[in-house]
Amino acid sequence: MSADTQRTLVLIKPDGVQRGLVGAIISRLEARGLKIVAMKMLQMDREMASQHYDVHRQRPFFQGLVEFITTSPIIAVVLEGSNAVELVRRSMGTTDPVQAEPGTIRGDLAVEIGRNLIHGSDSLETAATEISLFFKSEEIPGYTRSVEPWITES
Ligand code: IDP
Ligand code: MG
Repeated sequence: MSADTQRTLVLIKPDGVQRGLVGAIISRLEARGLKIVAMKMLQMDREMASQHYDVHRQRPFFQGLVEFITTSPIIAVVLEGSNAVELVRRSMGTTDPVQAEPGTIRGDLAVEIGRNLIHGSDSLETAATEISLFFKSEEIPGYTRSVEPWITES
């Protein structure tokens, strides 16, 4: 395991599940070299959604965001890898798909900020909090991949 190995939380939001983009989105992150260490489908309730988006509680879009994320099931994934937090954020693209670079998930697959398909933790600290909201430690089984030396040097 390289020294800067990190874990981050990714959610495929209801729009991604409904549009049949779960495989396409996870595929991009998996192909980049990130390791899936946990994954499940779940239906978020308002309490969980409010907790997950607590930082945005005072923002005008908060109620709509909670409403949207709880309308239909989501996929929660924990990804691990060298600099996983930043790699996922950059592969996602900026929050507003209009500004997101082509080549990113939002830049290629989405058109509006309220339907931007994917969530990714924005820091190592947030990642730890978010992972523990979605997964119990026994839901994250450790395993090694023999391909690792072909993805990172050390
Ligand atoms: P992020 O998902 O890129 O980290 P945040 O600023 O953390 O973006 O916002 C969380 C989510 O809230 C966004 O992904 C988006 O779905 C929604 N959101 C953020 N800003 C707006 C807005 O101005 N209008 C509607 N929805 C927004
Ligand atoms: Mg965010």
